[in-house]
Amino acid sequence: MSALDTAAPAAEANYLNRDYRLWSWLTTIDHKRIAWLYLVSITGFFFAGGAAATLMRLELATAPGDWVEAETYNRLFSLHGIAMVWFFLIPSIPATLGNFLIPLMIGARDLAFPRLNLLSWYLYVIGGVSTLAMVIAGGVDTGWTFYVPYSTLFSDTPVVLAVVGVIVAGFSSILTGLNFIVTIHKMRAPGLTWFRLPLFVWAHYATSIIMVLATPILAATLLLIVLERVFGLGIFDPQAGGDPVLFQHLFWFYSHPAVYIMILPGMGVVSEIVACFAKKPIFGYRGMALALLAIALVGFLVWGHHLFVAGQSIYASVVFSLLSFIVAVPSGVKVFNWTATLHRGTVSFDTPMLYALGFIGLFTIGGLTGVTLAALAVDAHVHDTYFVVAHFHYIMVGGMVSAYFGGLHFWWPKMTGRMYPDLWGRVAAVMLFLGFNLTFFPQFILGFQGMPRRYHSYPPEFEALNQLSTAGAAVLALGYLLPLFYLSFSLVYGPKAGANPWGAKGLEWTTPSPPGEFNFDRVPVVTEEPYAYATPERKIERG
Ligand code: HEM
Ligand SMILES: [Cu+2]
Repeated sequence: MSALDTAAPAAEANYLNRDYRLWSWLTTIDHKRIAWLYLVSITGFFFAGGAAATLMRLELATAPGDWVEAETYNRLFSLHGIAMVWFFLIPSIPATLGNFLIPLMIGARDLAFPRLNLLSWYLYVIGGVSTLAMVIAGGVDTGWTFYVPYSTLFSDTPVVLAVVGVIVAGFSSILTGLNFIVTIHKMRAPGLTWFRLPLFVWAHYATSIIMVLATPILAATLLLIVLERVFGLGIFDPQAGGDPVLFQHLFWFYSHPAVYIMILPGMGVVSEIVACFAKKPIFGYRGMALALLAIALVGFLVWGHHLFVAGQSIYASVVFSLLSFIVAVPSGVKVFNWTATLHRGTVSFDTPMLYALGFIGLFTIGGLTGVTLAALAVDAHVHDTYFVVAHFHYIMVGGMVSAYFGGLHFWWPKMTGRMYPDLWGRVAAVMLFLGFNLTFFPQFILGFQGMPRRYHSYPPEFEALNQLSTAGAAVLALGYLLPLFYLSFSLVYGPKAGANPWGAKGLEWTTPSPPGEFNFDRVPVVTEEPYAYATPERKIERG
């Protein structure tokens, strides 16, 4: 790669080599080091959730429920969903890349509240470890949604302790959101106006609004489970005067906006990557920024699309259906504008770009099947089938996890000062793309044919497609292990990276790789518009 600094500069003090002791890491208030604390812990949860997924796919390789008991299977999908959603996906990009990059991108020395940032990490770890311990040792089998009555009347497992862990981790999310909002409002470098902010920062701003406004509802809802279980208050149990559908309303009032916590940061990452590897300004920048806000705000109004068959009034369902179609519009704007940015760009296909292109394609499939599900007549048929499982994996894994890996590969040289082997990077990206489609595309068909989710056995006519899916999961698992190896390897043996190996725009690339402890020697002054890439195609005569 031509942009590499081969002449190693004298080892300068940076945020990594400042102090190597474990204690200095556990008490750090440097946002860049806290990002690493998150990165390591999140990776742990990702592989815990992945192990459960692997076991589920092995059971589903054959039609009879012969390998694990039905009850064990329930625990496996609970473990998988709880680890992946609450402790991997929600913190993933914001807590790692967001933490590391927001101050660097806006020319600040740290987040507004560095100690609060460290507290957020401790809350996250305490919540995560205790919940996972309860799920594994106590056998919680409610699924990640903790629906009543599975979590109240019909469970004799330590549900209370498990949900308390999720509540604690929720506070981590609230504090991170607050920290980001205050930082973005108050700490931008001179000249860095709102409409000069990178879309990555806009995406985190929109995400933070959801984190701050929606997460308390989740905490309250889960607390109600605790009250019902411990004190026998009749909140959800009809025999005690409660209403089980109330739980679903409250849960999804948080959790639908939360699915945007699980995708908006990915959209931010992809915008940075697409602009950099097409070497063009983002098409329709302002529209892109406003679309992020629109998704975050309209996302609060669509939760009822999870209750179409739960006994909700048909009139309410019609309104929720319409609003769900509307929320797809700003998402469509984003896909269109990324594509328009690529058009006539000088596109190069380095590892991060492969992930970004994968994101755009897979997110589009996930999004369009979401619109399909928002149609009442379709949803009545495919609700709780594998169609839904495929839909949300296209968004969460094909979308957010691709973006997370793309972002990690894009900013890895900045975070570590090292390059990874690009060939291995591309091999892993392609394996993940192929493995992902092989795993999850057949599930759309299975769902359409009527295979319900959350069962450990199924009729033999579904076997062939399930075997394709299990084979894909094997490719996927290898694809996820690969980066673990070459990225760790690059930490020690990777060639040194220069300040800006991709020729990217943005303040973070003006700092050394890895950056010094205080980010900038002097406060930068911004005079450029965002994504001020030269646009070479304009110089070419059009024939
Ligand atoms: C990496 C390969 C993966 C495989 C093979 C896989 C497989 C599965 C399977 C078999 C189920 C259970 C379906 C059912 O019985 O209804 C499931 C559910 C689920 N998965 Fe994945 N998954 C993977 C990755 C992920 C990731 C990365 C996430 C999130 C970041 C995720 C989120 C979920 C959620 C939220 C559920 C629903 C859990 C529930 O029904 O309670 N999955 N997955
Ligand atoms: Cu939803």
